[in-house]
Amino acid sequence: MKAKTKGKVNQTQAAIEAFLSNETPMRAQRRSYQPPLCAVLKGGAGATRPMPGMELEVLKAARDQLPFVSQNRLLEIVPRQEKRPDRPRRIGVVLSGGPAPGGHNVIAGIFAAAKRAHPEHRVIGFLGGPKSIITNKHLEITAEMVAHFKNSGGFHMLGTGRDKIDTPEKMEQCRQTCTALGLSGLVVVGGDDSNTNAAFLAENLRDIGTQVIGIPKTIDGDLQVPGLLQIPFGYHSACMAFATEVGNLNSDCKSDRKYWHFNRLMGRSASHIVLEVAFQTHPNVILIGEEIEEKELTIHNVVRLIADVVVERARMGKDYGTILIPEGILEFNQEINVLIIKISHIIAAYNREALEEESFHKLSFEDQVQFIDNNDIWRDYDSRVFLGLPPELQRGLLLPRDSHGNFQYALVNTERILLGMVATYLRKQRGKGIYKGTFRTQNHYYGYDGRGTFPTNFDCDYAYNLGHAAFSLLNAGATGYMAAIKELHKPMEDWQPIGIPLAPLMHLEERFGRLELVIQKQKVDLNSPAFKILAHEREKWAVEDHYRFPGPIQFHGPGADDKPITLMLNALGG
Ligand code: FBP
Repeated sequence: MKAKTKGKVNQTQAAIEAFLSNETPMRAQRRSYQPPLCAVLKGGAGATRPMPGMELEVLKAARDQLPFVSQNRLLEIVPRQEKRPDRPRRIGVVLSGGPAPGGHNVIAGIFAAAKRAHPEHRVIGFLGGPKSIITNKHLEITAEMVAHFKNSGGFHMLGTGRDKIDTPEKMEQCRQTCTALGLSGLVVVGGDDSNTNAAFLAENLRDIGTQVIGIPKTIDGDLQVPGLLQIPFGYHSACMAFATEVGNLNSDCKSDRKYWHFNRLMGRSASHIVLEVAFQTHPNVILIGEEIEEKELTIHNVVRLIADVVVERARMGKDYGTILIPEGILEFNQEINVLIIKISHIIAAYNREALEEESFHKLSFEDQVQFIDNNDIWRDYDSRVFLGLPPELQRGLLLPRDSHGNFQYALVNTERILLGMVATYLRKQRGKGIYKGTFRTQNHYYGYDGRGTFPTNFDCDYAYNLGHAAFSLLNAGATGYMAAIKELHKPMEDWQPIGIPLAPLMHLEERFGRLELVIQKQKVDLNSPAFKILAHEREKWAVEDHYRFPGPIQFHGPGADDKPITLMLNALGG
């Protein structure tokens, strides 16, 4: 082949390879972003001191089950006055539960803080979630790995899982792993259930010298501590990813004026995500589970509430709109929640007696219903409510619970079920001459996509600072704490890293038919400024097309450093 032709072939091949590469310009560009540190953490690992002004109460059950860590008091992290010489340490980190954008930056933060404190400190990553602490599956985190994953979404640097460390045998295996690895510290990045794991690990690893610190992570936004922790990391990015989609649907439906879009948004039981996405997009109908509970609305009332807006808009010639539905809406419906609790209890009791291959979910649907029907806690009234529900919802209520005993809202197509019920109701309204519109619909579920999105600058910075705060706590000898940052609504310079004791955050909750000590989820506060503002604005948004189009997440220019609107509104007070 002539040199010139050969050169051309090579060029073409290089072009093809560039098109097929899994490296995108966006990802490459995001790697170059260096999250800044708040003033307290800028100078290196901080010291800790008791934080005055707030007494946190600890439940008796927590004092009994966590006698050591329940004595922890609130800590604030302050700049260290003098640098202490340090011995090399090994610190483990595990990503736990559902992915949340920013997880890789927590690791980057721990790594940077550790290496800065002592170049021979080593960071060990557990692979695939908490079960890898039990089975000792790990790798050593390197500077190259950190550089590669920094500011990227997902948890795939290490992988994640939902295993619960809930038996003495599993705990013993964790002790063996930490001893074998010589871990002086372990950071658990997770939501309420993962931080529950962290509290029990802290209690049980104390005598082998492994300190444990939790990190508040969850897109759901429900890991909050009033006055101390405004939101977990990951919430903002996921909300912005969902808001991009809903904003686009606003734009589409206003253009072709043809469809009602039913959007279910992730978030498990609490409606924090719907609240934020509502502020970002101004949809026509916004369902907030906590409000439905307070007003004691049945599912049929909720259907009516949606249908009333559809009818009203149809009168104005607007046969289109967007609706936001929290995925956990069922929990806030008293009648349905009672069914969920009773069925969870019955399934747990059945599975305790059964072998793995004979578990409740191996039964046919008819046999499952029959078994439930025969149980003592199941009343005739429960059967009437259950049989009055659409078949898809009946089947949804019987789905397997997760490893922590939680009902898996993500698996129930609530938006489709509600859509069907609204359509049936509107047919009746049409028969009565009340509704004259055309009800064409599309249904959507946004959840897993938002968990894997690129983190916003806010989440990049927040998670990176949390990683540094966790290292400061470990360095200062703390265990049984959650690293947190106060004053997130203020400029980053003024962020205040703290250590929140895990024990006071715990309450008793029914899991697998038993009362268990777990970290309490925080629902949307109906007295919060953000909710009150929403309640005031939404009537206008229902009828007018007051749509807001946030567009894709911005990393540069105006909007790049935005924070969650709910965070900012709540900080304004009122
Ligand atoms: P975390 O609480 O672990 O952060 O996970 C939250 C979540 O994303 C919920 O919003 C959702 O209901 C659930 O996980 C889905 O779980 P899974 O990944 O097991 O399907």
